[in-house]
Amino acid sequence: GVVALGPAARLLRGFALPWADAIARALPSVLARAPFRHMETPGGQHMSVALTSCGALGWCSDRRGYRYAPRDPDSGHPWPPLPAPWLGLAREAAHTAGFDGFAPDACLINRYMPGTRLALHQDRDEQDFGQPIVSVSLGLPAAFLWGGARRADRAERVPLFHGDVVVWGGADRLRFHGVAPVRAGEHPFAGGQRINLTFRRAG
Ligand code: MD3
Ligand code: FE
Repeated sequence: GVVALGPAARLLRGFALPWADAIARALPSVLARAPFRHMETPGGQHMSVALTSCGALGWCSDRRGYRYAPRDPDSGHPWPPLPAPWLGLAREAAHTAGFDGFAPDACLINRYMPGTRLALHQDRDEQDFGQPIVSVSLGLPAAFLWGGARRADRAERVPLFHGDVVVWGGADRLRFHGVAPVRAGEHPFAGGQRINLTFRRAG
């Protein structure tokens, strides 16, 4: 089923399930080359979410700010390549939501342990806000917080489950969003964790 979360945001329930094995097979080699880390924010806090990237560009945060960079700052090496089946999933999901020709150059991988949350924020480090973002939820469920154009706007809670894909574009691309603290549990995909992939055209 396709659920409209906004004028240009589409929740595709279970869309990634046929790709779950292909995602699981490629994940260990990506994480071996670019391990999860808790990035430091410009304010000097460490993020509750652990993250890494693959693709031509990866998202980085440090005391100087947020940016996309072609190399992993921890290793000095380029980010691992985006696995081909992951790219196929992102393109098919974007197409299903009405965005043809999506060509992501970055995939952020977020890891949520029990209690991990992501505060309300906007994604504005990408060059072209006309390009959609495709997100894939894996493992433990979470309550996605779907806000408005302003931080103070009331956020709706949308449950996201293993295999759900959301495509965000157009008028919804700059809406505030976040993730409520993940509750402890067990899921065959990744044990006691939630993993989220977000595909972006960053450069
Ligand atoms: C709505 N990740 O990585 S994915 C992020 O579940 C991020 O890990 C969350 O927010 C997670 O930046 C939510 C859903 C998502 C991603 C990007 C968006 C929703 C979005 C950009 C614009 C609007
Ligand atoms: Fe975000």
